[in-house]
Amino acid sequence: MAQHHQKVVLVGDGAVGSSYAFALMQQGIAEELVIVDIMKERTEGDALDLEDAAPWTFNKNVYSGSYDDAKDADLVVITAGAPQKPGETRLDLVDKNLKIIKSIVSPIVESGFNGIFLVAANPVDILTMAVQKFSGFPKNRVFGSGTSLDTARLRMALAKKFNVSPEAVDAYILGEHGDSEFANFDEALIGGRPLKLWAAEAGISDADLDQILYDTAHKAYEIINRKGATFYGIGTSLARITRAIFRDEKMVLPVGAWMEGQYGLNDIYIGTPAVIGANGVEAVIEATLSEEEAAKMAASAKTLKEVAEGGFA
Ligand code: 6V0
Repeated sequence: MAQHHQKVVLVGDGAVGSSYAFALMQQGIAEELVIVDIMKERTEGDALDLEDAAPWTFNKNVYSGSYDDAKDADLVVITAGAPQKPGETRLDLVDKNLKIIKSIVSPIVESGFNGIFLVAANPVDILTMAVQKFSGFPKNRVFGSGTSLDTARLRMALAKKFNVSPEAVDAYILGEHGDSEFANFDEALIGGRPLKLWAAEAGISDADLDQILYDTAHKAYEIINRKGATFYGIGTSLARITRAIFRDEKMVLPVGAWMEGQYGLNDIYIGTPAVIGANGVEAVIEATLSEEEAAKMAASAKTLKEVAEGGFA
């Protein structure tokens, strides 16, 4: 992918999309940002508002556009869709959001777009699969935010518990971005030392770690119950992934990647560490899992397969 022209088309200018746009601007990641939404006026307003940040953040170009602007874009980020209402799971959103995805992907492909699709709309693992099917793009160039936000939440919770920086925590949430996700505590490291050793020394039990996982997996509900939506975390996760693509970082990040035998899984997008660079998902890293964790991965994949088969297969 060209390093000289880094153009993002953002589809969906709601809470998540506008937070992503703001994070991109703040971090000076994209050269050109086009915002598309059925609420056209909102995109115009947001572009004008974001433009005011440009002089201070070395950004050049942000504007309200249309799907045709994808023709020479490097990345299309999809955050359009109905969000979770209080009491709704992510999987409850599947029917509504599949229709929306189809109406977005077709005109983008027709524009001649030949870059990478990054999907955040929920249920993200299912909708990522839908984007790949509707577009026919290679699987490495269609991927989802997967468990990136969940992993950020886990790392933050562990950092607080063990009084270290979250950047020192090498732990992942794997599986569905949703209620069946789980953590790889058995292999997790803090500063190169097993997390389980840290836990034993600090008197932190497996039950305490399970509570951290539970709180991580349910944090979205805690936020939605209080303020109606979650957006800064996912917006920043998407910006982090975008940076890894545009700078060809080969960074290992948790994303929703296509399975080709990893974890014994096939034909599904699921949360896993992967190498992210200019070609999108350049390698899937199959995390080493204990027997118990492998069973959780299989169960999480089964949940997704059932929805995928019932939804649009
Ligand atoms: P929102 O604030 O309602 O924004 C959604 C936007 O999509 C609105 O501006 C709509 O106008 C727009 N939209 C709807 N239909 C279309 C269409 N056909 N074409 C173009 N635009 C359309 O929702 P919010 O921003 O809070 O959430 C967006 C999506 O992100 C939802 O599916 C959430 O569930 C999902 N999230 C995903 C997360 C993740 O970790 N992957 C985290 C949080 C939210």
